[in-house]
Amino acid sequence: MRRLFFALWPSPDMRRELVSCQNLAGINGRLVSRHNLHATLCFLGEQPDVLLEPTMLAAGDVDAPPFTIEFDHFEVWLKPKVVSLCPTHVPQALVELQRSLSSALVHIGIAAEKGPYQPHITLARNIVIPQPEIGQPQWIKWLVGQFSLIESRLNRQMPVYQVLASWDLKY
Ligand code: 2AM
Repeated sequence: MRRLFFALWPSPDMRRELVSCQNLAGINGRLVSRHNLHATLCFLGEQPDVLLEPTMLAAGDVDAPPFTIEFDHFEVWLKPKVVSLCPTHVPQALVELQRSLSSALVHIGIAAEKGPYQPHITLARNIVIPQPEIGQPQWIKWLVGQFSLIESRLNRQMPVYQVLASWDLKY
């Protein structure tokens, strides 16, 4: 079995910006490591190895254009105890990418997640509530040109995310 998810995977430059955002926010919680920062598209959960190839074929069939997304504010989510960086405006191209990927997965028997899609980058987990006042981030403008399939593995009880494959978004 493999624990899988699709994500927008930041470049090294984008990661640097995200880390400075994490540090400036003054978050009281466990910061997500630089390497693991990402924006989830679809969470697949634990899947048998035989589904890996169909999953990759399904992703390869997704036809979606590149887009720009601006992450412009922090949100504190009390129930999962996380601080996330979120966009105010969700680009239509992202909504469509996420929908086509989810329906391609349903076709191969991987159920879509319940609830609306809320793009975000989790910056910290296990946060202390109430959080100290969190300032506003510098806007992070991300030109998204591809999406990736990620495997989550445990290393000394900590998740480490590894990119298995990436697909280009094309006009
Ligand atoms: P996140 O997107 O809020 O950070 C791997 O576990 C990634 O998939 C994490 O980034 C996680 O949360 C996201 N994810 C989405 N739904 C999940 C679920 N039901 N269980 C665990 N992780 C989930």
